Amino acid sequence: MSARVGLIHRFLDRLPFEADDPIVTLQEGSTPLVHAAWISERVGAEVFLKIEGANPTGSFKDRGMCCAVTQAVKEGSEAVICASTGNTAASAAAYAARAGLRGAVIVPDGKIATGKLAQALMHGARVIALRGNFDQALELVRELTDKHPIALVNSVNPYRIAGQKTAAFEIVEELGGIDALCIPVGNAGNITAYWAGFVEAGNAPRLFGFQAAGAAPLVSGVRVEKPETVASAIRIGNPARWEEAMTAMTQSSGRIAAVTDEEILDAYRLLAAREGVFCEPASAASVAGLLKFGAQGAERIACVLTGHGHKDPQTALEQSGSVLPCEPTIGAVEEAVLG
Ligand code: AN7
Repeated sequence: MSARVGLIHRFLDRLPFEADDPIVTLQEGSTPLVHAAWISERVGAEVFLKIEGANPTGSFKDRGMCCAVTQAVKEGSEAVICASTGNTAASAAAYAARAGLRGAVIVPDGKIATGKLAQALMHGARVIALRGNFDQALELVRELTDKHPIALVNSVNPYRIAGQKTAAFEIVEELGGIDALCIPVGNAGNITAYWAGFVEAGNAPRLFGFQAAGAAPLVSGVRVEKPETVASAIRIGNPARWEEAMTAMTQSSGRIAAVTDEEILDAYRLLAAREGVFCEPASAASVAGLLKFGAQGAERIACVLTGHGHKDPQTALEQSGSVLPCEPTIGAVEEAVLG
């Protein structure tokens, strides 16, 4: 037997489940918390990266999804649905497949990263490309699930929040507490979950949430009708957990701020090149924000890297160097390698 257990078993005493529930797990959670030497030096604080891309489907969504899908099975649902910028879709599709449920995902047409689309399709979900954006997709799935007995597994589902707060438990267990958390914000489910988790674990770090400048309703205070950013995962103009995110900000003496696409892509490249950590663009918003605004007095900081770089190979190829073509001779290889 493997000693490795899924998130619900690990935190059974702090989650709304019993050991004999029909738990749906891919052994999510327990992700690496890696010290970032280069970033620490740059900002003059001890900085750690919470590598959520190490979850089974490559994003933090798995923490919430194992709980949401377990609950759906418990309630006798036969199908699950979500609106998604990509990662929720991939995660919902995987957990639905594992549980033997039908899965449907509604994504903004042409606006989700290739890896996420491939995942959702491979897991056998019905993938619906909406001629509209995420906010419209979420509105429509909410309406649909009001009318039909299908479990909604977006982060408006409280089981998603319950599962995702475990990332805060892990950070507190490992470091004994932090002074600040940097986190990308889209629909604002994850920041809501982290705050709940920290409060429950008796730690109260300042929460620094970062939105992409072209999709920053929590910064401007008004909905963004046409959100735009290279960080497609957080291309969201009307966060469902708006109020909760603002409460978390206020209670933690935190701050929500915007980072430009250029700042996001700078952080994305330097995480890969300097720290050896490949995350997706949205995830790099956390580090972009830290580099832009500084440690703000915090001595120990965790940055949440929400999704794996493999999710979005297209942006990676656009942002990196080109390959060197080479003839199959030792001379040509010498020139290519050493020249
Ligand atoms: C990599 O998949 O909303 O603030 O539909 O994929 O909890 O929304 C994804 C969000 C950050 C923002 N980083 O988290 C979806 C979706 C990555 C993400 C966020 C998302 P929330």
